[in-house]
Amino acid sequence: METTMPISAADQAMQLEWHYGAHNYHPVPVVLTRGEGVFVWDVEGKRYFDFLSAYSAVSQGHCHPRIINAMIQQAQRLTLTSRAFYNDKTGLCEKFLCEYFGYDKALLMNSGAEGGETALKLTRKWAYKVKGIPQNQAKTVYAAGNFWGRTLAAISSSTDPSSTNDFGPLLPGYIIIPYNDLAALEETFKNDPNIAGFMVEPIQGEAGVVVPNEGYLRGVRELCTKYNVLFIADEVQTGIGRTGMRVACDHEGVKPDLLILGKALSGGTMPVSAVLTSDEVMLTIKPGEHGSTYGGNPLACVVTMEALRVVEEEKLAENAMAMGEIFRDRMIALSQKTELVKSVRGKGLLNAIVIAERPELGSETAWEICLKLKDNGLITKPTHGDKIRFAPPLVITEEQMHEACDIIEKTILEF
Ligand code: IF1
Repeated sequence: METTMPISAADQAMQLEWHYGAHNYHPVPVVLTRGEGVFVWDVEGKRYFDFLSAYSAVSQGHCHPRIINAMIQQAQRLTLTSRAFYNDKTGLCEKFLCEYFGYDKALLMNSGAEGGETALKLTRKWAYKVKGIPQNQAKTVYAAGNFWGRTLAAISSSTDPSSTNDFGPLLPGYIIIPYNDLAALEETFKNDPNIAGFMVEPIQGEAGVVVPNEGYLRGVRELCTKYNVLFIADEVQTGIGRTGMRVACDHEGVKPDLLILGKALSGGTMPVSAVLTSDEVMLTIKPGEHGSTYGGNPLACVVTMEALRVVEEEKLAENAMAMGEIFRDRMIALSQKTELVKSVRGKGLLNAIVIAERPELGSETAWEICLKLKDNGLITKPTHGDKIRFAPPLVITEEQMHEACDIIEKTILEF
């Protein structure tokens, strides 16, 4: 009788995904089964620092007790009514969001991509109903290197072939300009009266944590005001304390016309996104013209309010600012010890290091470093080849930050 080697629980989990799941990801080979605060554990019981935080969705730390308890209480009471009826939580959450971020109205959706889609539809409605752009002539402007999701509207603004190849035809009415380039933005606005909005990330996440020049966001604000174009800030990844402020636009004291939030809005428990804007923009959409089965459901609303209270009461933005300084100082010191670390960039706890590729490894260099980081007890993933993103939960303590930096330093110096 043939005896096959028993396969490990980890291999079993990975094989199940390989056999029954789409191959739309290339995950770091670790199988997680539990999370708490800044830590996650794999199926063999090994502990890791989570330095990706599900791409900034788990900012409040894994399974934050306050958020989980709020979720359990509401889940045992009422989870979903659809918006065909009112419920006693949606209005409270909309009020909370408007007062917390300083807007007239909120529109709640689910994924970040749906948040972007909602902002784009509101911008087009406003173009025709308020700005007076001729029907079907409204254009929106995006920055090269942007990422706002995987839907067809989102990839239509992408400059990354792996996001767009073989998914055409893409959405028309899009203009792409260089990121961090105010001259190009003004040139575009000046030459085309049919521009309705400019959607931009205050820091480009997927592009590899690209931080624009100081003053860029103020310039965007001024130009959008001057040319009557809506400033749409995609803060799905940079918002909610991640960069050391309530939202990243706060670093320059600018207020976008539309604010898109997602990810950490629910503390990493379930998909919740929101678009916040003025009455002038929001009321261009009439009943029956937009929505979603789960958008603004009572469970999502209760979780969102508790997730934001946690950010506020535990001063997570302030902690992100302070811990981010420690991280970047440690990485800059490391870059002086090895040419493998070419540069360090980021704000708050959204950071990345740029890796000098080893000739024999090429773009696999950052990947190989991430595999070694995993062996040493810290998990993250490269973005766009030679950048490694480091974005731990905002609850990380100074002691944990130094322990994690010790792991990064050891791994890179031994590489
Ligand atoms: C995946 C990237 C990050 C986002 C910004 C909107 C969305 C995202 C600034 C859409 C989502 C996620 C998608 C996720 C990986 C992650 C990601 F690598 F794909 F690009 F964070 F950088 N705006 N980003 O970053 O939100 O619809 O996903 O809820 O696996 O595709 P979503």
